[in-house]
Amino acid sequence: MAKTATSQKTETAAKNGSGTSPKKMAAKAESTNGKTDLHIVELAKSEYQKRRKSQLESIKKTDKKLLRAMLYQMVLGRRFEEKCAEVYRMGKIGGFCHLYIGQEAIAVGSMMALKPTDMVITSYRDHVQAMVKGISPESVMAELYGKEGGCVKGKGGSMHMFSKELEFYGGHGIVGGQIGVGTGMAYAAKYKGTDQVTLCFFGEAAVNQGIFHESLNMAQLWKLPCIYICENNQYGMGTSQERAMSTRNIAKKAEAFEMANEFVDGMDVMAVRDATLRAIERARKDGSPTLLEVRAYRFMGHSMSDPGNYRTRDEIKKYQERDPIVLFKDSLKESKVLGDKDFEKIEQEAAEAVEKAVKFADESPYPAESELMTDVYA
Ligand SMILES: Cc1ncc(C[n+]2csc(CCOP(=O)(O)OP(=O)(O)O)c2C)c(N)n1
Ligand SMILES: [Mg+2]
Repeated sequence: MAKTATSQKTETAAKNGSGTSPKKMAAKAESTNGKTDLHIVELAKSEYQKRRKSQLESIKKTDKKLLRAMLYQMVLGRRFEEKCAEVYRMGKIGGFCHLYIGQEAIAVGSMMALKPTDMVITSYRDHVQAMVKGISPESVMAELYGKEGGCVKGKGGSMHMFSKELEFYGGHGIVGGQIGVGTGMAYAAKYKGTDQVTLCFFGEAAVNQGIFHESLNMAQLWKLPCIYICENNQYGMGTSQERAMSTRNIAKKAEAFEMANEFVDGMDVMAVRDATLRAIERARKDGSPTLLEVRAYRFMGHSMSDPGNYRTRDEIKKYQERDPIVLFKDSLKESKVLGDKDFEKIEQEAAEAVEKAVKFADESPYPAESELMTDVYA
């Protein structure tokens, strides 16, 4: 029963200190009557400071190699997307292009807690998730260019990264569409008797749609091993959550289905990892699904064509003070896991990987005309 699941979760979270504070934070945030104001950033900051001890504990318990790999993936994601913006402006990438800058801790914290056989499905904001799942930066960049070397031969572009071999099922442009498909993937795993868990990512604007409610109802009723990760970056295009949703607390919506849920600080990669590990444990045990509301902020526009005049510079700057990469580096340094030299090396490795990706994409040919009607299922 969800009440049990939720209170169990709260107990676990209280023990390791990573779940209660964000929950309180959500409650407090809600009491501001849904305002996306700078007070919430301050609140998040002070809650994070209180939680820092537990974050350092969590780092202590985690393999050092994995921690380095997590930081590398976050840095790679950031540098890769900065390069995307640059080459987009040069006209090398066409069409839609939604960047993930500011949200890296969500993909890295959650996906690096999975087994390689676990499944992932997401929205159009998919470049970083694709790379964390193992699709090479070269084939993601070539896909963005619409080139033959792309992970779907240049036929999908930015919004449709995909790899069946790596259990990465897209890249979906229809807001919320992947929630139904992800639920079906979890159903398939249960039906086939595999131990696969599905991570299903979507934005907070998708939550207002029927498919979210229908899917969660089904998943809880049938005990489907699906972890629903709502990436609450607080805006759906130019519309803030406060203008579109009657409540700020999305995690709580799972209680309508008696589903386990947690509110998580999406700027804190270890908090995301710990919450996902708890959800994975539930899913592998008896198929129980979980809803995680992971609150973050996108530092860039909705897409490359967004003039961004619906929010203030001050608001963006405030959230940038909580940059998930900086927070993680600080903790790693304080824990003496990594130091400045390691950070430099990571930056260098990421820069090289990005350069290699751009070179590959530049040199990859466009798909041949004979490919026009292949792989078409409509
Ligand atoms: C069903 C549907 N309605 C509208 C759109 C147009 N649209 C594209 S992105 C977007 C906002 C979605 O915001 P959110 O779910 O919060 O994700 P984010 O872009 O913030 O990651 C909208 C309305 C769409 N693609 N699909
Ligand atoms: Mg959003």
